Amino acid sequence: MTIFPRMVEAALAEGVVGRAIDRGIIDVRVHDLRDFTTDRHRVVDDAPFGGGPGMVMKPEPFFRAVEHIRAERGQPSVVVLPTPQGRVFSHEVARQMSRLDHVVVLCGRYEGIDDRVRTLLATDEVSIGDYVLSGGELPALVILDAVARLVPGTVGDEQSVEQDSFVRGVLDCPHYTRPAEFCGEAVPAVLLSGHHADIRRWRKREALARTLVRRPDLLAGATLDDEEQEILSELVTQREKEHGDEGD
Ligand code: JEW
Repeated sequence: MTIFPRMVEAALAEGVVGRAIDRGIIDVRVHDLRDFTTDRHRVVDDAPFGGGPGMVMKPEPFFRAVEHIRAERGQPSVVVLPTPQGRVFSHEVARQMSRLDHVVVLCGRYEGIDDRVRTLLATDEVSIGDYVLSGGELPALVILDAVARLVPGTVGDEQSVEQDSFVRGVLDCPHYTRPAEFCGEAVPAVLLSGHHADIRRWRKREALARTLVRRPDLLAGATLDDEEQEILSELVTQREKEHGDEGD
């Protein structure tokens, strides 16, 4: 639920999520909070008690909208409130949500929402990261996108979802397509060689090398096959030689 339904609807029409909705794999309803006001001017905000700058979203439209959803579609599994104060969203949180039947997301604007929406209506407070956005719509779309991909049938190839970097704990390897040379940069020769075992090993090495440099924290929880273990040991040894006494 949002005061900007067109913003959310526009994003839902595109890409894999749009196709999943068209195919009936997931069902997404967008509710305009102004439809749940009772005054002539459809007001959704008011001045904060105690004074101070900006406006706060009134609680009643959220409560009336959730009541409408309960009556039409039954009790939701969770009521998510995007907020910078929530637990940080991750692939693991997305995986848990993808198993739920019915997820409601409450999108705030202005300086925030009357806190009784949080205490009485929300079951789950979620942050998509440590930066301040101007409302909950982009977080709602980020959550929806990440969760929808994990619903079987949304992404055509289930295996590709299992191969995604945050499932395996290893960043993706570089990808190339035609032309074989572009702006003086050649595609690595191994990818043109047709030697499938060499290509597989090169991709593993590139992925592990990137992970080691950029996100070594991921490797602690990664599941590596024997070949990957071996490549990683080589890379670590190589880096120790290059960096000498610069620490771990
Ligand atoms: C986010 C919802 C609703 C989530 C992440 N809150 C707040 C707030 C805002 C502006 C000034 C002060 C406080 C904007 N705002 C939101 C921000 C979610 C709302 C209003 C949000 N970052 N930002 N991860």
